Amino acid sequence: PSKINLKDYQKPSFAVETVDLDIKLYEDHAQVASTLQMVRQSAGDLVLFGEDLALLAITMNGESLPSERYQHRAGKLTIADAPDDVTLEIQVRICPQTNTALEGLYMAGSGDDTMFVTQCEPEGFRKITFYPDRPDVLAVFTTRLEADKRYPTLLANGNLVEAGDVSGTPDRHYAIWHDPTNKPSYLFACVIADLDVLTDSYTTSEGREVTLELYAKSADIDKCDVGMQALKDAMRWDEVNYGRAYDLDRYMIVAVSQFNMGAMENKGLNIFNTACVLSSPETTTDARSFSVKSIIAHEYFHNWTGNRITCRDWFQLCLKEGLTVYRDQSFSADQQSSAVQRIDDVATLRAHQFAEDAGPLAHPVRPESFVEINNFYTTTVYEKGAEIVRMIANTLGPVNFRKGTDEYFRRYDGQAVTVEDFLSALSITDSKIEDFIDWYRQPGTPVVTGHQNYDSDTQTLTITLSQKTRHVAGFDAPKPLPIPVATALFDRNTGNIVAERMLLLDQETQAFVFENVTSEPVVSLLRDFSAPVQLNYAYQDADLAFLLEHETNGFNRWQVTQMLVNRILLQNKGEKSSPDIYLHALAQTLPVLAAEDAMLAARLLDIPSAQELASAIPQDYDPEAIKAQREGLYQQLALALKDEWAKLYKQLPIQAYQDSADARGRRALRNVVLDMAVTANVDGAAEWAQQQYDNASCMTERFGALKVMVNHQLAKADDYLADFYERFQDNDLVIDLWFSVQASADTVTPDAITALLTHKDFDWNTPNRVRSVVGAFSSQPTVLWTADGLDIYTGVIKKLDTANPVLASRLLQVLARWNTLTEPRRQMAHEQLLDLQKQVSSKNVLESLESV
Ligand code: HT7
Ligand code: ZN
Repeated sequence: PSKINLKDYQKPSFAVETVDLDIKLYEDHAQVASTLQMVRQSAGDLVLFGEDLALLAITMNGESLPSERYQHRAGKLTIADAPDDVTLEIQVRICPQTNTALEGLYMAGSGDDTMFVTQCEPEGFRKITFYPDRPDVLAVFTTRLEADKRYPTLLANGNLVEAGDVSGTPDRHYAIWHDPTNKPSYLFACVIADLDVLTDSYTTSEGREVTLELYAKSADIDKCDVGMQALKDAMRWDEVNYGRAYDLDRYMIVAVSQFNMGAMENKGLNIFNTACVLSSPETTTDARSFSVKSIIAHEYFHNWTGNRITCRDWFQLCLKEGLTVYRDQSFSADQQSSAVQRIDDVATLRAHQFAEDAGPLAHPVRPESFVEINNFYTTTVYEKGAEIVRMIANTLGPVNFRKGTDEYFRRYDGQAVTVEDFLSALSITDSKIEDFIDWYRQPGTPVVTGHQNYDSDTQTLTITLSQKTRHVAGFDAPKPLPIPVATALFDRNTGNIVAERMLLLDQETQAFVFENVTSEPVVSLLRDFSAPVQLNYAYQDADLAFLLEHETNGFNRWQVTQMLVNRILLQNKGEKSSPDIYLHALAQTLPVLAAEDAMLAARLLDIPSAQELASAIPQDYDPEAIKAQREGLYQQLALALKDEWAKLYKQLPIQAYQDSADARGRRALRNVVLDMAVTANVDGAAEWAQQQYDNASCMTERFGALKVMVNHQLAKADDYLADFYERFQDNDLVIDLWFSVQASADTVTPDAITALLTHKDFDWNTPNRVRSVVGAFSSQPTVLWTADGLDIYTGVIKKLDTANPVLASRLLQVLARWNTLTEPRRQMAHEQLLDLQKQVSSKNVLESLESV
C-alpha cells in the first residue's frame, strides 16, 4: 500500500456545493443515489473515492457517463476533462448487513434487535457512495432516508424537513433532513433504528432555542440523564469560557452498542458508543460515569473546534483533537477537583503517550506521512496534542489565550485549516507562540535534566537545565524545543514559597539565576506538569518528602510521590532509593488527607501500573522482575500503614448514593483501602469485601469489592463472580466489566483467557466485548509475553484483521514493546510477529506491523 505525504498536499480541483443523498435500506442491502453539484476551482481531474461499492449508474450533466470517460481503479474514480460546472448523479449498492468493519453504513446488533448507523471519520463516507471524501471539501447535505417501518427512527444531520409513508409500499416510510451548514463528508451521519428518546431543551446565550435529544434502546433510556445534564453543562461552559454558542436548532445523540471508538462528533447528530453515554449508579462505576460527562463535552466542543473550523487534511488531525482534548480536560477540571483531573490526565499521558513516544510507533503530533490514517488516532495526536495547547495557554495567560482563540474563530470559521493557521491566530499577542510548531513536528519525549547551585555569599540560586530528545529514525536530528518549566522555591524552615517563576528552557542548556535567596531552598520544578517532558532533577529523596508535605496543590504533591516511587522501582544509574522515606512520608500524610480530600488521598497511594513502568525501561525489560518489584512495594506500603486501614475503612461507611465530588472521593478511597487491607491481611478484611458487595449502594462499591475478591483470589470470589453475572446478565456494559475483571486479574492464566474468548457471551463483532477481554488481558505483561499469551494475542489479531482492521490494528499496537524484552522472550515475540506478518492482509495491520 502506498504512503501519503503531507508535502504532496494539493487543493481539490472541484468544490462540491450541494449533495443530495437518497439512502434506501432493504432486507439484505441498501441503495444509495447521490446528486453532487460541483464547480471547478483549479486545473486537474475530477476525483471521487469509493470503496466496497457496486456502481450501478453514473451520469454527468444529465447524460450517462460511458465507461471510457472515467477510470475506476484502487478506490478512485477519476474523470478527466470534466467541464467547469458538473452535476453528477451516481447510484450504488452497498451491504450494511455484512459490514463488520464498522465504517461507512453498518448494521449493529443481531436477530430482531438491529439498527443501522454510520461512522464516516476519517474515510468512511467513501463506503457509502463515490465522493471527494477529504476534509477540505465542504458541502451542504440533504439526506432522504427510506426504510421498513420496523425502524421508526430515521435521523440525519440538520433539520427534519419532511417525513411520511412511501406511496405504494405501506410497510415503508421516509424522512428528509437538511443540514444548512457547510461540512466535510466525515461529519455526515444517519441512523435507521427503533429507539426511544429523552428530550430536553437549551436556550443559548444568543437566544436560540435548541431541542436536545438522546436516543437509546428502550431498556437504556433510564440511563441517559447524566449524559443529558453533561450536554447542557458543556453548552453553557463553551459560551462562558470561549464565547461559543451552538448554531443549529437540534442536537441529537444516539447510543450504539457496536462502535470502534468512544464517540463521533457528526454535525448535530453525535453517535456514541453505549459505554460512553449510558450511566446509572447501579450499573456504571464513578470513573466511567465521569468519563461519560467528559466525552459528551468533548464531542460537543468539536462543534466549534473540528466542525465549524475543520482540518485541511488528515495530517492536521491534532488541530481538532489536541485542542478539543484540552478543552474537555479544562471542562472536567471545573467539574471536580482540578488537581485530581490533572493527576488523571498526566497519569494517562505518562502511561500511554510516553510509551508510544519511546517505542517504534513514535510519530510527531502532526505526522508527515501515513499509509492508513486510522492508525494515527493515537495518544500522541490526542493527548500530547492537548499538552501543546496547554503550554501555549499557560504561556499566554488566560486573557491573551482567549484573545488568541477568539481570533482563531473569527478568522477561520467555515474553513479547513492547518496547525500553522492555528499558531498564527494564537500568536497575535506574542509572536513567540509560533515557535511551538516544532512540538508538532518532532517525535520523542524530551528529557530535562538539571541541578542547582546555591551561593550563600551572593545569595543566588542557579538552576541549570538541559534538554535532550532522542533521535527517532527517519526524522531530522531533534532541535531544542520551547519548554515552560513552572518553578517555585520553598524555604526549608518555614515551608513557604519564596519565589515562583515560569522558566522557559528553549536552548540545549540554560542557567536560570534567582537573586536574594537568603538560604538554600527546596526547588519544585515542572509544577502542574507544565510541559510533557521527563524530568531527571538532582533531588534528594528527603527534598521530595519535604515537597509532599509543603507543596501547595494536590497535583504537585502527587507528582512528588510518583517521583519517589519511580526512584524506588526503577534503577537510576545503578542506585535505587530505599522505600523508607516514601513510606514514612505517606504514613504522615495519609490520615490527615483522607479526611480533607479523599479522592486525592486515594491517588497518592497510586503505584504506576506494570505497563507504565515498562515504558520507562529501554532494554532488558523483564516482566516478572517488574511485577515482583511493583507488588513488593505495594505490599510494603500496605504493611507499613496496616493499622490505618481498619480506621480508615470505618470512617468511610457505605451511604445512600450521591453523585458529588466528595461522595465519589470517599468511594474511591474506600476501594483502595479495602485492597490495601486485604493485601496486609488485616483481620476480617475478606469479610469487609463481601459485605461491601452485598450492601453496595452503587456499582463503584460492588465492582470495587468484586475486583478485590478476584484479584486476591478470596475464597468466595467465584461465587461472587457468579452472582454478578446472574444479576446483570441482561446488561452488556456490566457484563463487559465481568469479563474485564477476570481478564485483567493479577492471577490470570492463558487458559482463563481462552475460556473467556470462547464463553457463550463473547462476541467478536462487538468491540467493547473484545476490548473487555483482549484489552484487559494486555495489562498483565507476565502473561502476555509468554508463548501461550502471544499465541492468543496474535490469534486475535489474525481473526480481526479482515473483519475489523481498525480494531485489529489498535490492539496490535500493544505489542510494540517486544523489542525491549529480555531474551528469550524478545526472540520469541519477534518470531510471532514475523509469523503474524505472513497471515494478515489489511493495510491497517500491515502498516502497524511494519513499524513495530
Ligand atoms: N473524532 C472521532 C474520531 C474517530 C472515531 C470515532 C468513532 C469511531 C471511529 C472513529 N474514527 C475516528 C472521535 C473524537 O475524537 O471525538
Ligand atoms: Zn475528538
